[in-house]
Amino acid sequence: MTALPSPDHILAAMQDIVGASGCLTDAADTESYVTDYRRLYRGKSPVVVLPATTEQVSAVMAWCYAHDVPVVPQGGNTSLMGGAVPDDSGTAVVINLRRMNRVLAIDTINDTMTVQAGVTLAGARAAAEESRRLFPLRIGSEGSCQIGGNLSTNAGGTAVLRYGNMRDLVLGMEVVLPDGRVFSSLRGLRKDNTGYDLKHLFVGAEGTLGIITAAVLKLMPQPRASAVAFIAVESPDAAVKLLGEARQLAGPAVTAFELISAPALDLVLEYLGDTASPLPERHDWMVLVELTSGADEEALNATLMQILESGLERGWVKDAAVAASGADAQTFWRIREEISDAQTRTGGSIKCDVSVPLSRIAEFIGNASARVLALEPATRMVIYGHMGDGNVHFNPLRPKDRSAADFLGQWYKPVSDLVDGLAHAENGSISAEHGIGVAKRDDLRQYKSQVELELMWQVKRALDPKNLLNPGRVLPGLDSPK
Ligand code: 2HG
Ligand code: ZN
Repeated sequence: MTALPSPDHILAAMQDIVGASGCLTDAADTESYVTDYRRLYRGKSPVVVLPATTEQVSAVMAWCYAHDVPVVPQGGNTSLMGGAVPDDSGTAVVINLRRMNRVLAIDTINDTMTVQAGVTLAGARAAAEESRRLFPLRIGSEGSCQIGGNLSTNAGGTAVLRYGNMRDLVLGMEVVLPDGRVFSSLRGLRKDNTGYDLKHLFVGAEGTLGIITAAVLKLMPQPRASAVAFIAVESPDAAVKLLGEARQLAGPAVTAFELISAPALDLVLEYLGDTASPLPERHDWMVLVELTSGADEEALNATLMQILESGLERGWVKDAAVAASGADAQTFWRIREEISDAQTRTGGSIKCDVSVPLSRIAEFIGNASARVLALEPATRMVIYGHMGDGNVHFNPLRPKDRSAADFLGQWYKPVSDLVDGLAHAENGSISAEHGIGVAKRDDLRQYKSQVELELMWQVKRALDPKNLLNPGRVLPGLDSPK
């Protein structure tokens, strides 16, 4: 076995390919690339490489492959699962795509946009808007997260109900393989049944199979009208019924349907400091509903009122605040979007990102909450998320009088196992939209079948036989299946 190249040797090779300015090594410069968004995972790397072209990514990969050097691909590094930072062995090169941030083409006849992987989500949305189109993916981290990372994690967010996950929004991709070869399907076709649809292998693979360098994304018509309401509901069950009614009355105009529990609202209002609840009284459960359409504003508002009236009549709705202006709508959304950061700042939340069939979600929330509260009654039940997709962020938060370390030390594992187990028992998923990374990797053994794990490993070995790309992420233990 030949010895691995020294850090100096790796650095020299990387500088040869991307130039000295594309290589970061100082601790102060690399800190934000080796530490994850929540500061739970901190790794080490001999060099953070910032390539400017696909050819450079390819050359970096070819060199690393030839020299058995592991590589961690990285976009905006906003992952919650620790999947985008290196481990602390200090052997892996980080490749961050942020310099590859050009919108390459917009075709308003084909309704597609071709972008490099390092374009931020906000950048992609703004470029679409300039062409009077919508790129509909919507997540809180849009200012930092990148299209390549959105694809690698099959990002979801608050408009999945209407537009689907990132997987549904991509038509073509360019990907550098572990050995440096480049796979490209940047063609923008809506129909192409010529065998395996290879691009989808890389969507949700979290950088374990290849490095996405560009993509062709779908563009949608811009909605002309939107109507937003912050609604107090009787219970999660009432929320599900209200969603059914909203779909009956508004069809595809139902764009977002987000659940918010009282402790989630309390927490975020405390964190924001300058924002009041849209509703005068405190309620146990609320939903944030957004309708959008190409019709006029008046018609859409009338539909929203019909939904609310129907909900009131049936006892599902207790109160509602309808956004009277764009500014109101923004405030409602700010309250929703900031819940995650409010938790990060408070510390001590047990993050479970689960999905179950919509028909089971109310019962799931009831059971899981009762089981957690039986363990520690003062736990703040921060439960919120994309109810319309059957996806809840079920994030029990430490009681006010317990420290984060203390609470997490005692409960992180038992509570996440409990919640994941209950979701699984409802035919659900233990990671609806946040992916696996390193945080959930070992849990897959329990929740995926042997056949699924074997297939995952077979695909991994076919594309990355040396296990150099984002090693130790997504796939549980190397000793596992054949
Ligand atoms: C959201 O919907 C994000 O706000 C983050 O998916 C959720 O922090 C979380 O648990
Ligand atoms: Zn979410």
